[in-house]
Amino acid sequence: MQTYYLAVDIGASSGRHILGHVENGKMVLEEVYRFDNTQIRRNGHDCWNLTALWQHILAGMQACKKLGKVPATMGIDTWAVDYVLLDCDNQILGDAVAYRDKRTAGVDRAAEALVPAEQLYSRTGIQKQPFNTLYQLLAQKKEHPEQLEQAVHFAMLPEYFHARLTGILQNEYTNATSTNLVNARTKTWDRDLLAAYRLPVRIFGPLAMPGTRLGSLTEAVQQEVGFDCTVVLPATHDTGSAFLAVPAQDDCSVFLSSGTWSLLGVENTRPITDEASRAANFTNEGGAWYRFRYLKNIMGLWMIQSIRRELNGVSYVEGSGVQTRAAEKKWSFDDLLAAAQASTFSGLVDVDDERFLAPQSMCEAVREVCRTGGQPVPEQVGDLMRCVYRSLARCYAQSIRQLEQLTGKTYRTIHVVGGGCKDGYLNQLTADASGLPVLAGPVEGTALGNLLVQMIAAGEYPSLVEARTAIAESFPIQRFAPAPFAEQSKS
Ligand code: LRH
Repeated sequence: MQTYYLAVDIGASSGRHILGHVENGKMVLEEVYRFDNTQIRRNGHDCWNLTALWQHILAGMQACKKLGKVPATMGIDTWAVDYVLLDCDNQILGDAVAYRDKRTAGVDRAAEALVPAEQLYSRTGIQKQPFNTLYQLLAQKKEHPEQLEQAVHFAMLPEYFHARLTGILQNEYTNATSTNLVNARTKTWDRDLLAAYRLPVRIFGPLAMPGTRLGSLTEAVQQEVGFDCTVVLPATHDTGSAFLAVPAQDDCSVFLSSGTWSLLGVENTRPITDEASRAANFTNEGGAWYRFRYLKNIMGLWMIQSIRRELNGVSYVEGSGVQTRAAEKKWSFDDLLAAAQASTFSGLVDVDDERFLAPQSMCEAVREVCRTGGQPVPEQVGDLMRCVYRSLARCYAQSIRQLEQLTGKTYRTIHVVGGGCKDGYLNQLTADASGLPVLAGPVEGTALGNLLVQMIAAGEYPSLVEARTAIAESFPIQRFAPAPFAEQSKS
């Protein structure tokens, strides 16, 4: 009898249920269910539709049952930083506001009046992003102080779903670090910071590590899905799971988790929290087995996804949510790629520009950043796409040079995992811009990392080293060598 493990991996734009098992030492994956993750407008904010996500979580579990492949254990990971406040019955107080919502505008200044930025970074090691949970909590406190007063629990989104599955609310370490409220040295909530921000210490529970067995499904869930299994905590922050699945065999590799965001960095055993690191906006996210992901958030495929949505007539209008109009042509990713490859456009943008975070129109945002940066302005779709692609590759290359300066190491390869690793054009541009070979795969990095922790907890592999070796042997990895005369990006 085969033992199955289930990863529910939910990203900002889609989610998937992936079953995994081990056969002759190799990992085998099967996608059983996939769904879109869309936002809704509620009480003046962009919010996640947790009711829809919960229904999808159950539907994917039912699909496992239908296949006759009931998992022994399961775990959920999602994007980081978003959370809910819960009352004593685990009911949500307020809304699950999405991180690109504008509620955090300017909150950083109020936060810095309480704790200077240098002090915050030296304690938590977390990069400053306008959407850090810290700023979201302060925004919620300002708008709805009563919700913080009434709150009994703080739960990141996977913790909320795990609580619905098991009835047990348990905070988890990897995702907690993305709040910017966990001390990088003590590896638990920084009580001094919580006090300085006047956040209620009581709602932040003890932090469990990935691999912790949470418990079995509630009776009600068992009835819905037709089976019982044990929830085992993965690295519930998706990037934490994705980095675990990188099949690197040495410490000379840069990791790139490529999806809505491009997360580029390395694994360290100790946090780097000096001023140079803060100035470069590198982060030290907590990982499984207390490894630190030292990385940079780069705008990523969000730019390409947004351009495609827009060309296909889907736009976001503030105050009224998603609107669609009939588009003359439906653009697939392949169409966009072909248009980029046919273009000779030379302009470049800084993809880290905050104007790309949540623009009304990504096409216009790219044009505006070009215009204000003294670059030629891309009018045609192919020019826009070439501009974004080359700018992403340049940013990867520059970030690797920064990383080398900050860690004092030299990196020889780039391992790309996640959906974006299927983009051969971007892989080649990245190899050319950095002068380093790119090793692309596996595609399902995040789900694999989630499964890997469950498999180690179940004793299928003794440790991360063996599990990573199994990944290297189980999935195809494609190599992109830098072109001999390619022009490398200077830092
Ligand atoms: C990627 C990710 C990233 C966070 C962002 C909010 O999905 O989790 O690591 O910074 O979403």
